[in-house]
Amino acid sequence: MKLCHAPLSPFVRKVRIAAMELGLNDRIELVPITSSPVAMNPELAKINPLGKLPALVTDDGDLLFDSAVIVEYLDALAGGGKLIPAKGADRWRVKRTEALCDGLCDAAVLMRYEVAMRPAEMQWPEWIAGQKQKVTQSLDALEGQAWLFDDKIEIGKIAAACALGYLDVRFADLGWRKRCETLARWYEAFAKRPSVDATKPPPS
Ligand SMILES: N[C@@H](CCC(=O)N[C@@H](CS)C(=O)NCC(=O)O)C(=O)O
Repeated sequence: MKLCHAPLSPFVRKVRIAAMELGLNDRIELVPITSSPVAMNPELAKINPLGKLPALVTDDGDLLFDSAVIVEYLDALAGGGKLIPAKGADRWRVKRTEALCDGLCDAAVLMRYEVAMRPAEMQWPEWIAGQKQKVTQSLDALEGQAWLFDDKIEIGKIAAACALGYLDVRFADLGWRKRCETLARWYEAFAKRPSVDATKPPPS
């Protein structure tokens, strides 16, 4: 399988950690891609018309995106029910947590584009503040969740780790650890997993 990849993307990282945890990492070849909302990579566009990473080409030639769909595909390939509980309340809690953390990343990535890519005279402070509110409210929703501390590996926790890692690299000044002390304790332990450590984003 070929995975379109950029080392700083939290969504790509989620897929890579999932693949490692599922024992599928050796079957995935990383294809480095540079793309942006204002300069879409044409090779990526052939795989994902939205021009977003991650995108996966399976061994059967199927084209898959976005990250949640790719993770679901990999989980099924590994037998199913491994990172996404097959049924019951746990399934919906895990899927909701993944959606929450992916949404946190969406807001953070949009903030990043606004401050790093949009010309200064066109920036809109209220819009940035609106995205920041999504980030902080999502952090508050994660803070103090008891299930974070059980020993099950699942995609909600992986998505949370990717979101926090992205904040560290792009928005260190947000100081999320001060706001969410329990979450910070959980993250310190979870970040030691070999899959999480091996995919740490490079400093930017
Ligand atoms: N919902 C998507 C979000 C993917 C996404 O926003 N990826 C960013 C990189 S971190 C991207 O490719 N942005 C380029 C663009 O928006 O054109 C997923 O879960 O895969």
